Amino acid sequence: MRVNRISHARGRTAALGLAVAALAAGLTTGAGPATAQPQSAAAAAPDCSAAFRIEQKLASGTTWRMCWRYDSMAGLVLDDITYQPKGEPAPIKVLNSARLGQIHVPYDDGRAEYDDLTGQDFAKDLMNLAPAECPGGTIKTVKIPDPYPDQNPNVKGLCTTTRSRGHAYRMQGDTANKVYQAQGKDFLVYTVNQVGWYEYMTEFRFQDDGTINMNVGATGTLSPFDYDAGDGKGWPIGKGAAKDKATSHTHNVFWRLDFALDGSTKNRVEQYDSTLTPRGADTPTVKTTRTKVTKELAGDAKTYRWWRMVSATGKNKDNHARSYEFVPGPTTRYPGRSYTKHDIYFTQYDKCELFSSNNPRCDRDHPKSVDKWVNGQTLTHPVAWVNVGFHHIARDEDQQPMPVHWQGFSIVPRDVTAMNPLTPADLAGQNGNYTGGS
Ligand SMILES: [Cu+2]
Repeated sequence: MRVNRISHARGRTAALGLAVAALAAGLTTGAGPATAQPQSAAAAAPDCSAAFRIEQKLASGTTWRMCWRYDSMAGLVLDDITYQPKGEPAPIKVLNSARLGQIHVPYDDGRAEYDDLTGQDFAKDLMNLAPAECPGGTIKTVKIPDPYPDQNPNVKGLCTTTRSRGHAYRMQGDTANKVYQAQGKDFLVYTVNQVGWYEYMTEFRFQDDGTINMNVGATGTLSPFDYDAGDGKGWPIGKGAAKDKATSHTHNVFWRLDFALDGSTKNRVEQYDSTLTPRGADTPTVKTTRTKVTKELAGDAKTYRWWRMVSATGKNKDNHARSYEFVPGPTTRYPGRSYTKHDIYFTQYDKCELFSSNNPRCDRDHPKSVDKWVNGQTLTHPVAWVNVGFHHIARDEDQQPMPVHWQGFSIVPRDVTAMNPLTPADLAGQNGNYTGGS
């Protein structure tokens, strides 16, 4: 008997009462660490007790360290994330906190719209993981802060493991049979949360080259209550042309990233745009310009545009400011709500601004969504909100079970180290124009 699904299915009136209770309880477990002071050269161990500490050294010599906790609405939160590739004497802090900011799900027929994190008990419905779904890793027990009355609050729900990702690099050496190559390794941290009939995988993937990927995978099963779509608003997945039209909908996933590069939250945001100058019959030229983003911004992605978060204090051994670049994944922007109209938001840190829509943790007068928080404040402690949308038009293959569909993005180191952090010793001298112009 699928008790969980039946008693906790979205749309039932009981869920609303529970959400309100969660709201009240959530107030005590809410905000992340609000450290504003730069930490001196990043302490070696993250600031949490052993049970909440995660440390993984990958075969290439890169170590990732962080603390985990479990929020009563956001679910998995990773705090105090540091990256230490081989050759770096101390961990380099990247983020104060990384977590989901919302999963907003509007249906194409306009009859339903959900905020899964703050309105649909996303965090409560953490799933126990079978050993086989955390291959080679460790499953930690998570205590749900605010469980249902009938729920065992201890869930074996957090997997940490490693996985190969194929080539990290390849380069032909001087002789025919000399090849410099390395196979990359990732460190993964993930949970599965059930919302209604869906199951969402929340995955953080830390590569040995300093890249962090954040992805949500939607799987589980299509809601059996949504097989009555009107023309143009669904897709038939039963036998015949018009039978069992599953209603199309969008999953707008937001992540909230509180950076603290080199231990300081006083990071700077920069936007880069490249423009093409046609030159008639000649080869076109491309010029790239930097715009300093000094005030809160609702940013729109487009060709030839990208953003990065720049360290206030840290430089690499080439004397270049450390930064992390935002690299978006495929996204379909949902134009139906003010807070989903932009791809990235940079807001000044506010401890009560935790969910990009239907944000419950501010006082009554505080606006409830991220677009409203972009109101001209100077960015001295920028928080990044990344919005990745997936328009889900069901297909026959979605049952049964529904194959995992991933959506997400990466943050990629830009000048965090002076060279490729995985450089083999033979090539360690090849920094800049190493041929000396000869
Ligand atoms: Cu879907």
